[in-house]
Amino acid sequence: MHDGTSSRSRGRNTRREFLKSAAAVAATGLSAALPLGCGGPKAKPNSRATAPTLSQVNGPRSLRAHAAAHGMLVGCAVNPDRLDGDADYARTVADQCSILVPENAMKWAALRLTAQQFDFRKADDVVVFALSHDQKVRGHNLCWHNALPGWFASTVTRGNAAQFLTQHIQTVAGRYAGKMHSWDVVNEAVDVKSGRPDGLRDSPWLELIGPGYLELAFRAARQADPSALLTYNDYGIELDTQEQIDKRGQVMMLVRRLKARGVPIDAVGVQSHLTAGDAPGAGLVHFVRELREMGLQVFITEMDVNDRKLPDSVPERDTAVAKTYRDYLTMMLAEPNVNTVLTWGITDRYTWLNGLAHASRPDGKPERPLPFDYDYSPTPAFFAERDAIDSRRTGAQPGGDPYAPFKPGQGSPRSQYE
Ligand code: 9MR
Repeated sequence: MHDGTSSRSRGRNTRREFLKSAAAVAATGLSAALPLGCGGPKAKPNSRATAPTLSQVNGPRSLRAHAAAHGMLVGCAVNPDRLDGDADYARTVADQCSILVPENAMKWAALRLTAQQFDFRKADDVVVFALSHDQKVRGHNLCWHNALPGWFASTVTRGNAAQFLTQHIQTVAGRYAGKMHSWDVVNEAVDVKSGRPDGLRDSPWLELIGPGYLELAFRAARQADPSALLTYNDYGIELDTQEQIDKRGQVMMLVRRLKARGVPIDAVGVQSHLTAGDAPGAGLVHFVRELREMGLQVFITEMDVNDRKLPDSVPERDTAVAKTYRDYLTMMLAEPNVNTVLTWGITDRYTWLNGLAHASRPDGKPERPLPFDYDYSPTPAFFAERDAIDSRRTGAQPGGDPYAPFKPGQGSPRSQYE
C-alpha cells in the first residue's frame, strides 16, 4: 500500500500531487462527468413496490439544497473505493451532500501502515472528491483507542507516546490545513464502565500519556490547522436511559474541564447511532443548550437507525426507521447551534451495520438504516430527514452563513451537571 519513501519526502511529493490533482479536478468539472442516470432500480425481494423517482430527490429537491436553504450542511461518511468504483454511489454522494467525512480513510490504521510512513492516497481521494463537488470535509479522527495499526502496541511507549500523537496530528491535520470544515480530534474518550471518577475510558492513550492526552491533542490540532472546528465526538449520549444520562454527564464534565483550561474546542459530535423506536428526549436538548451557552456547536456526526428489533416486513421497518429520523432530527434541528447532520453512509448497500456479527438482525436480513436503500432509491428516512431540515426555525436565513459566530446570551439553562 505504501510507496517506500520516507514520510518527509512522501509528504512533499504527495502534497504537490494532491494540490495539483484537486485543482485539475475542479477545473475539468468531475461532477459534470459523473453519470446522472441511476440505471434503474433492480427488483429485490425485499424492496418496496413503488420507489420514488430520482427527480423527486435531486437538484433543488436534494438534501443538500434543502439544507443550504436553511443555512445548514448535510452529508455522510464515505468510502473512497466506492467513490471510485461505484458510479451510482458517487452520483448519490455528489447529489445529496454538502459535507463528507471519510468513514475509515483518515484513521491511524488506514494512514500508518508502519511507524515511519504515511499513506495519504485514500484520504486525499476523499478530499479531492469533496473539493471538486463543492463539499466540505470533516476529518475523522486524530486520536481514538480503536483502529490503531498493528505496530502500535509494540512501538508506542510511555516514553514516546506524546511525541507520536503530536507528530501524527502535525502531519495529518497539517496536510489538510485550511481545507477542513472540522476535525474529530478525540473520539470516544469517555466510558463510564471504565469506573474512573473522571469518566475517561481505559484506553492506550490514557495508559501511555495520562488524562492530559486530550488537551495535548486539541492544542496540537489547533496549531496544525487553525481554521478547522475542533470536535470531541462520542456515542451513547442521545437517550434518557440511566446509562446514557451518566455518560452524557461525564462528556459534559470533560468539556467543562477542557474549557476551564483554555483548551481549544469548538464543537461536540453526537454520533447518533440509534435504534428504531428510540425516543431521545429532554436530556439531550438540555445538553445541546448548555454547550451553546459555552459557545460550542453540536454536530450530528454519524446518524443511522438500526431496525434489528423489528419484524421482517420492509414497510413496517421503513416506517419506524423514518419516524426515528423525523422525531430525532426535528428535535435537534430546532436548536440554533445544531447546523450540521451527517449519516454514517448514504446507502443501505454499504452500511457498517450489515457487517456486524454481534448485532445484526436475528433473521439475518440486511438492515435498512440509511436515506437510500440497497438500489439507491430514497427510503422514507430520506423524506423524514429532508422534512426535518425544512422544519428548522431558528432564525437562520436562507443562504445564510452556517459558520456565523455564535452569540451566547438568551435562555441560559442551569447546568444539570453541577
Ligand atoms: O463504520 C466503521 C467501520 O467500517 C470500521 O470497521 C470501524 C473501525 O474502524 O469503525 C466504524 O466507524 C465507527 C466510527 O469510526 C466511530 N464511531 C462508531 C462507528 C461505527 O462503529
